[in-house]
Amino acid sequence: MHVRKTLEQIITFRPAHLTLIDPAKQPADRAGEVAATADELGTDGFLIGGSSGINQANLSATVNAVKKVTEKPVIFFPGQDKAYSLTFDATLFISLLNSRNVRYVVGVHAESAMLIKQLNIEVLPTGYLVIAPGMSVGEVGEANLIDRDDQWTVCGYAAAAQLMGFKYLYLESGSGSPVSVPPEMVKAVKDTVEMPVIVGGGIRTAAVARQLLEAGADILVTGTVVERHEYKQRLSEILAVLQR
Ligand code: 1GP
Repeated sequence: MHVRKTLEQIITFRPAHLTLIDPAKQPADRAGEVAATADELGTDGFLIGGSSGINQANLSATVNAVKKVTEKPVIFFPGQDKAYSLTFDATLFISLLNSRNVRYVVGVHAESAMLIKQLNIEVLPTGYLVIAPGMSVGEVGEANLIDRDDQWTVCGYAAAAQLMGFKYLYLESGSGSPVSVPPEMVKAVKDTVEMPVIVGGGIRTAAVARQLLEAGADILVTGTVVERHEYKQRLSEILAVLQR
């Protein structure tokens, strides 16, 4: 599977949706059930990862459970923990551009890059920007959070990411955030760069998803929605917005 091609084929005719599954948040069998449901409802792929609490055991078990129930891309979303599974279809090669710590901008990447090349793992080179409130990824990633109304700064980073050759830009307000990235910010970024923009954090309702898509988001990521007990209705409403 060529994940970048698959995603880009989708977003040429409609926005895409990825379901984030954090292996630290539920046992692997529930992750498999959630993935089967999300797949059936029309999600376009899966991101597996989280900012803490991931180990080799829970990561591998979760990836295997998800791969068992879907043919769609299953992509690694790296955090600070050191674990990996060779069954991933691709890895988000994420640079947290507004981190104060150079490790998250390029350091951890240098530690894994040779292996990634040797194993010929597909990467999705992604400039990652954490917007306030940022939640735990903001803290763990030591981000200089971008204020929610600071279009100047976010567009500066976005333009820099494009000039540096990243293939995707990811705007993140943090998993579990009470608010998504502001739609006005997504629009300002889309007016600035010509690359797919991924938006995640705080997307819980179809209304919020619609605003972000109207602002130009190419790919929406939701995680917390599927961690709730009764998520089917919510997720199907969000996915319905993408299909229109
Ligand atoms: C992925 O952080 C998001 O970018 C997921 O956020 O858990 O708030 O949906 P939620």
